Order: sequence, then C-alpha cells, then structure tokens
Amino acid sequence: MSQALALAEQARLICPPNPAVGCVLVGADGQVIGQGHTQPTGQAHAEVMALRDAQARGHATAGATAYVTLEPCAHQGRTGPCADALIEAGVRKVVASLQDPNPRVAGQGLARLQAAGVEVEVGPGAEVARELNIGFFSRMTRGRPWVRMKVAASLDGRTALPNGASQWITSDAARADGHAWRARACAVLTGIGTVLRDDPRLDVRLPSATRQPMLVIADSQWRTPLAARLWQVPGRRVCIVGASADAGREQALRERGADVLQQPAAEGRIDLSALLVELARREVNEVHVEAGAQLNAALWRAGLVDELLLYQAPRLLGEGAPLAALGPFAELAQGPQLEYIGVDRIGPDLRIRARVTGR
Ligand code: AOF
Ligand code: ZN
Repeated sequence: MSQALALAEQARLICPPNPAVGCVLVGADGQVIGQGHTQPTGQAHAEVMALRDAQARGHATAGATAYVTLEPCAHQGRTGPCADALIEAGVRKVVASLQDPNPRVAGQGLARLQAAGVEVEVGPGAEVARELNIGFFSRMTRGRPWVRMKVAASLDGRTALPNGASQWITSDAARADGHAWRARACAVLTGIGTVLRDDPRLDVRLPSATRQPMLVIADSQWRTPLAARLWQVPGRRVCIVGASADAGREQALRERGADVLQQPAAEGRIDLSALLVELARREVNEVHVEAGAQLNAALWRAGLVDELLLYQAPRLLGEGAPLAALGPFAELAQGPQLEYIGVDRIGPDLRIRARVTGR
C-alpha cells in the first residue's frame, strides 16, 4: 500500500479535480505485476492503468490482489467503472485505503466487488490517502473546497513594510516551496488589493506542472486592470468575483477573457461563503489563498480558513501589515485557534503548517 500511496502522490499535480489515486497489482506468487496512478481528468483511473501495465508486461491478472488508495469506482463518469474492470480481470482481492466520499460511489464500488465474490479489505493507509486528497474529501463531504492560506512573514508576523514593500521577505527556497503548494490547488484566490499593489501573475512556474490552477480575484468593484500581468498566462482561467452592478465594467472584464461572477453580500462586500460553494460546484478541491491582510481577515472572520501555510523569515520588520487585519479582540478566545501540524526548515526560513482546530 505504501507503494500505491507513492504512486498517488505522483498523480497529485496532474489529476485534479479527480482525486489522486495509486494502484499496485500483486500476482498470485506475491510479485508486483502492474502499477498505475490516476491520469488527467477524463482519462484512465489508477486501477485501469495498473491493469494495462500488467497486460503490457505480459502478466496474467487472474487471482491477483489490487492495493488501491481509494475505493474503486462503480459509476459511469467520464470513464468506466473500475470495479467492473477489476472483476473482469479476475482480481481475487481488493485492499482499499478508504471509501470514496463521492455520493456516486460511496460504498457501491466495494459492494459490487463483494457481490462478484472478490474479497475486500478497507483501511490500510487511510490517513495518508485522505491527506493526499483533503480537498476532494472537503468538496464531497462539506460542499466546499479545502482552504489553505499561504503567507510569507517576518519573525514578528509582518508581511509588508508600512510603505507596502513586501517582496523578498522570505528566501528563493521558500518561494519555490510555496509554488509547489500553489500547483496542487485547483484555484488560487487573491484580492484586488494585492492585484493593484503587486501586479502578480499568480501562476505556476514549475517544469512538472501540466495544468494551471484557475485564478480567482475577489474584486467587489470590478477594478482589475485590463493591462495587469495576470492576463499574460496562456490557457489559465481567470474568474473575477464582484459585488456591484456595473454592466460596462463587467462586460470589459468578460471581453478580456474572465469568468465574471456576482456574489454580493451586505455593504458592497462579497459573500465569500457563497463563493466557496460556487467554486466547489465548479469542481475546485483546494483553494490556495495568496492575498493581503484584508481578504485574509475576511476569510478568517467568516470561518472559512482550514489551514495556514506560513513561511517565516528570521528577520524583524517592526511595523507593517499583519497576516490578517483581525481584531482588536477583547478576549483571546475570540481569535481563531489552530494547531501545528508540521514545522520544517526551508533554506534559511521556517515553514509552519497549522490547521484550524477541529478541521
Ligand atoms: C477510481 N480510481 O483513480 C480515481 C477515482 O469522471 P470519472 O469517470 O473520471 O470519475 C471521477 C470520480 O471517480 C471521482 O469523482 C472519484 O469519485 C472517482 N475517482 N476512482 O476508481 C481513481 N481517481
Ligand atoms: Zn475508477
């Protein structure tokens, strides 16, 4: 199963919004006869890749055991049901890490295997398999994506100087690491403040990346400049979310190539909660937030942040923007409470991963 999990890890950047799944087939004599992982959406699932691999290597699959990091599907989606493919191939036993939370599968794949006389075991590797697909699980079970907020800050928690200068707080190594997290997301979310201040591209610049996450801009008054650098990324979808009626501006953004989305809440603000539901409807599993103190604060206030990815440089800035413009609170309990799930050295900086308690 650990081999199957390593295969799933390889799929993670290429297969969203499909979950990353790995599959290893072990023949009756105990040897690995085939392996595979999920292909880009619309193409073969892990089990089918492993069966094809066994065939290509000239191995018979009858009597084999399949180790797979998610329940084999039972539905006709963009591809055919993997449970049927395993049954047809004469597989004797299936060991799956987890049930598929997709309501179109949800136990039916395992039931179909059992009904065909295939032995089924569920559980090995469950924790890692779930982590690999935390966004997919979030979308399927909560109807909203997993929200990971990335911040680069100084040791005293400042993300920019009072004059707005914010570039190069952390090292090249930390920035490259941040890119890898951006690459696994289905959407990058930023705010109009960041667009106007930094003119960022917010794309993925990794040789291994085969897809660009959609860029979502919270821009209540439709102020995104038509000449911004963010438009220069070929093939990348840009979705601009606003909260005011200005048909002319909306039309101009549409003509520039954006998906324009109205998501008004009170006082000219964007309903971020409704936005996340809409993103889930568009098959967004993980949202990678790279925004400033205002949008970050709004996301925290709405209780929408699941995880913080904080790169912390060993320098002090004294004054400047905080990671989120929250508070002032009268009591400690009013602020979000997180727990650390990982602390690593990335070059000269620290990478701190923390999750909101209870998520
Ligand atoms: C599997 N093996 O490797 C993956 C599965 O539209 P489709 O046909 O590609 O189906 C997508 C759904 O299949 C997805 O939402 C999830 O429930 C399941 N993913 N299943 O048997 C795989 N990636
Ligand atoms: Zn499948």
